[in-house]
Amino acid sequence: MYSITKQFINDLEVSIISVKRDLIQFSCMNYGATILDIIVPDKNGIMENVVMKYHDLNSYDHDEMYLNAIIGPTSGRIKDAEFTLGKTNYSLDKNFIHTHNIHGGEESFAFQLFEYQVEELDEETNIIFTFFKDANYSRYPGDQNIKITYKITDTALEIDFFGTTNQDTLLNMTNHAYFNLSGNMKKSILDHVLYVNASRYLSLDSEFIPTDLVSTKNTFLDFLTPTLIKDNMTAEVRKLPTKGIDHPFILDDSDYTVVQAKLTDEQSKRSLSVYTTYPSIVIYTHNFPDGLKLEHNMPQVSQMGICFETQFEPNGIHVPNAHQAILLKDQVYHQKTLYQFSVEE
Ligand code: FUC
Repeated sequence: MYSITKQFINDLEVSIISVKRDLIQFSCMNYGATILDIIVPDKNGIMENVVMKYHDLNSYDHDEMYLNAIIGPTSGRIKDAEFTLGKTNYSLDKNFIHTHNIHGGEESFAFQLFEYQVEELDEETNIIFTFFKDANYSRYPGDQNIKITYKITDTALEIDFFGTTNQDTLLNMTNHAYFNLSGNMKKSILDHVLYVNASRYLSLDSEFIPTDLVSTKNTFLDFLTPTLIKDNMTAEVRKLPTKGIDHPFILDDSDYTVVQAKLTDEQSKRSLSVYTTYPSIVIYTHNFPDGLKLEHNMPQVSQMGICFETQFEPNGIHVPNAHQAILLKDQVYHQKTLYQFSVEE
């Protein structure tokens, strides 16, 4: 079953699409193809939201936390907001500390109204979002035809990211959902257990720019053995410029059937397994709350959510041996990410 309602973000009319299946309630809107709710059962069958949600719809307007939105044309930071393709140099918006590009710049996909269609089948409901980025919009080259599909089954959300271009360009899309499995943000994610299939990550310079491929071994980013997040988030880690985890993890296997990250809340017994065709996941532990109220007027605290931003390595165009996220004219971009929910025994 699904329903569509119209609401406003300031003066902009948006559509809210709500899907109800046996074990999941999902809602999203066409502004930024942003997820609003993912309501799934805990060990006692209690249905609660496992993503952060703002109290007021207006808070999503050009939201600097990119709460649960689709990010593009590129995710993460690009050093000095510039890159070269062939013989052409491109300059992007310097929307991070007036120096670097972040999350696609001022006109990020996160801030666009998508067209949409809903398709309800026995086993799944598909919400198909499309957006046409013309060459004059944003400073990324080319017309880009973007399609994002949210497939909702009884226990999972699968996202398909598609794109084509009529000119060589950069494309590196992700979803920026902030998960918290305690249910309705009862506790921070510090008490969640995290596993990540990554023995390498990209180190960051003092301005959060990914620079070098290094080992996670003996660092606070080693989650090869499932670990309570708070055990790795020491006082020292909180003193880093990032104030927590905000790093690209390079996945050890490129295989869509492999669990690349797993998050578990011991109390509710909810668990989330992340699968992806992308080579990396930026894991961000909500280190910079923006002060806006969450649902039920709840104040934000740090580490209230955790993002699994599956993508090509951010800044890859400037990092040796990283994927560059170049999409050539007439090539087809297609990547998938599966967020699978379950209740642990
Ligand atoms: C993440 C981070 C950033 C940022 C943002 C909201 O992707 O890499 O540091 O604060 O999202």
